[in-house]
Amino acid sequence: MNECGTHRKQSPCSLQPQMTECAKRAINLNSIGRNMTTPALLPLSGRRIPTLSPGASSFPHHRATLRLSEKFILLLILSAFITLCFGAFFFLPDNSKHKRFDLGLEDVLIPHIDSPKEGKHASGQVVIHGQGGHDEHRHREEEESLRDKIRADHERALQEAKEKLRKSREELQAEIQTEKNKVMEDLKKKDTGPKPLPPVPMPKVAGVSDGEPPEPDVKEKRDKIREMMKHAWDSYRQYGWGHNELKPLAKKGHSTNIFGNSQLGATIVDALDTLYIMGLHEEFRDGQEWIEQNLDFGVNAEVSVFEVNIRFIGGLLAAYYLSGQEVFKLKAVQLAEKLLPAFNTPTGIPWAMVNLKSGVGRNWGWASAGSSILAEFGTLHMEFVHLTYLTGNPAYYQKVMHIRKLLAKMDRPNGLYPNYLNPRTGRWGQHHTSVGGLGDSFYEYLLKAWLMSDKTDTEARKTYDDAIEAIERHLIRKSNGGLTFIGEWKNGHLERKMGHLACFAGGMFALGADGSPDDKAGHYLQLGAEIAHTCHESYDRTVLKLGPEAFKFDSGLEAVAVRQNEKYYILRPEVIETYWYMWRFTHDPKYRQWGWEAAQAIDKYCRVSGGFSGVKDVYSSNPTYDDVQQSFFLAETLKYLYLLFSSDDLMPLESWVFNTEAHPLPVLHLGNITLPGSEPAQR
Ligand code: DMJ
Repeated sequence: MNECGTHRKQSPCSLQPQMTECAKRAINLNSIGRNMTTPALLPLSGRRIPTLSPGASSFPHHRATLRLSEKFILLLILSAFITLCFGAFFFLPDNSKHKRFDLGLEDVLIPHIDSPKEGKHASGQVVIHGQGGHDEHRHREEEESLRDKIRADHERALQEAKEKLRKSREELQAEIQTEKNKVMEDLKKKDTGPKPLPPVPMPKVAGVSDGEPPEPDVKEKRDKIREMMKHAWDSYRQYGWGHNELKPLAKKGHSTNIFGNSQLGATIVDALDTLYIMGLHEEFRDGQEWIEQNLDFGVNAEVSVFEVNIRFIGGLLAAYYLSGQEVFKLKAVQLAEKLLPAFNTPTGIPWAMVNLKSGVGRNWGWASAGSSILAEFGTLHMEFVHLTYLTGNPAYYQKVMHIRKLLAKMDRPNGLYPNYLNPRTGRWGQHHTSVGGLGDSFYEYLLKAWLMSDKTDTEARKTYDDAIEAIERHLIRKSNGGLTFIGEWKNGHLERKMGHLACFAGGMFALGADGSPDDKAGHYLQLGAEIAHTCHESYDRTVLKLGPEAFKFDSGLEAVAVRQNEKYYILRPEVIETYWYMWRFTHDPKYRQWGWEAAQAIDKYCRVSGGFSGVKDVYSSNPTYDDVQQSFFLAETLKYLYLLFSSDDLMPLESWVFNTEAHPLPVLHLGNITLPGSEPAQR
C-alpha cells in the first residue's frame, strides 16, 4: 500500500517523491482555490520564496500578497497537477475501475467469469499478472457475447409476449391446455412406465391345470360348472367389459362403493385365475390384454384397502404365479404402492379406505368411533409377504408385521379380538367379536400365514390357536336341535345368530386341524364337519335351496332367517368353500352332493340371459333379483365348485394357499432365507 491508501501501483503521489503526506496536500488544494496562498504546493527545487511553515504567518512578512507572475506560475503548477491526477485514473487497470463504477444491469445478469486476471484459470492454475494480456482479451469477448445473448433473449421474450397479447382468449386457453396435457402425459409415463423388478426364484408351482376326474358323472358336473363360468364371463364381456361388475338384468356395468367411482375391471382381475384353472385360455388372454392396455391405478377414486388387496392384488399375484406373465406382477406392485399411504396413521393400523390418487385415507363412517375393522387390516398378510418376496422391498412385510406385533401387545377381553380398533388411539372400539362379517378373514390369515410360510411362521400359528380356543369357548354352541353354530359376541352377550360369511370357518377348522395343539386334529376336523352340516341345513331349509345372509338359533328357530333383510343370497361362496375343504380332507361324497345341490340351485334361480344375479328372498318361490353379478362369484363360488368336481392333483393344498378371495398363492419354501424386513418392524 502506498501512502495515499490505494492499491494502485503508481499513484500520482509517487510522481512527486519529494512531497510528504499527500493527503494533507490534497486538503490544502481546497484552500488554494479560495486564497491561493499555499506555498507548499510550489516545487521545492528552484523555489524563489523561502520555505514556509504552515499558516498565514509563514508568508514573508515584508509582502502580504503574491506577485501576478507568481500567481500565474502557481496556477500553472496547480492545473498540471490536477491534470496529472485525473489522467492517472484513466491509466488504471480495467478491473479496478470497472468494478467500482460500472454496476449496470449486466453486472448482475452476466455470470461472473473466472478470469485469469483474477488469479486462476478454470483449471485452478495460478496466473501471474502481466502475462494475461491474451486471456484478458478473450474474457472481454466472452462477456460481450454473453451480453449479446441476454439482449437477444430479452428481445425474443418481448416478441413472444407481444404475440401472446395479440391471441384470442380461446387460443390462449387451448395453448395452456396443450401444455397441461403434455405435462400430464410425461407424469403418467413416469408413473406407469414399467419398472424392472429384481428377479427372484419362482416358487415351485404344481397342479395348475387339468385335474379331470376319472368318474364320468363327476366330469359332467365339472363341465357344467365350466359352462356356468363361461356364461358369467361372456355376459360380463358383452355388457360390462371394463366396469367393476355387471348388472345382468339391466345388461350394463355396475360398481359398489368399495371401488369408489372407478372402472377398474374388478371382474376381469378377480376371474383371471379361475379362467386359467378351468383352461379357458382365450378368455384369459382377453383379460390379460385388457389389463395390459387399460388397468391404470392413478385414478381419483377412494377404494377399500381390504377389497382391493384381496381381489386385485391377490388376483394379480395368482395370475402371475399361474401364468408366469410379468405384467400381472408389475400391476400388483404398482397397486400395492398406491395402498401404502393408507398405513400413515398414528398407530400404523391402516385406514379402511384410501384415495388411489391423493393417498388420503379415512375410515367408514359407520364403524364404531372411527375405528378400522379387524377383518380388513387383518387380511393383508398373505399378499404383502408375497409382495416383499417378489420385489425385495421390505416395506410390505414390515407393515403387516407391525400390525401383528401391535395386536399381540393388546389386552383382549376374554381372550377375544374385538372387531373394531381405533387407528388414532390404538384402542379397541365396541367389544363385538365375530367369525362372520368384520372379523372372519383375520383368523383365516393367521392360519394361512403359517401354511404359506411352509409352517415356519409359528408365531402366526400360535396366535391362531389361541384365538380359536377363545372363540370355541365363547362363541361356538350347539342349538337345541343339535346344530353347531358360531354366534356373535356383543359386550359380554352371545347373539345366537350366524352369518353366511361365518360358514367359511368349517373349511378353516379342517385346514387347521393338522398342526393343532394337544393333538386336537380330530376335534377340529369334526368341528369343520359340524359347521358344514349346519350351513348345509341353512340352505336346505329354504325354498330355493340357497342360503340366507344370516340365520338364527333362537326361540325354536334352527338355521333360518327371520328378518326380511337377512333373507337374500348374493352368490356368496363360503358354504361351497367349506364343502370343498371338507371334501379334500375326508372324501366324504356328501360334500360333492351338497355342492351339486347348490350349483343346481344357482343355475336354476340366479341364472338370467345376461349372467347371474343375486336373489332377495331365498324363502320365496318367486324371488326378485338384486341385479348384481358379484365379482367374487367368478373368483370364488365357481372356482370352489370346479375344484370340488376335480381331482385332488389340481391345485394341491401342499403347494397352494388360497387367499380369502380364493386366489391361490404358492407356499414359500424359504428354508433358512429370511425375507427382507424381518428385522425389527419399522413404519
Ligand atoms: C369375499 O369377497 C371374500 O371371501 C371376503 O373375505 C368376504 N366375503 C366375500 C364374499 O362373500
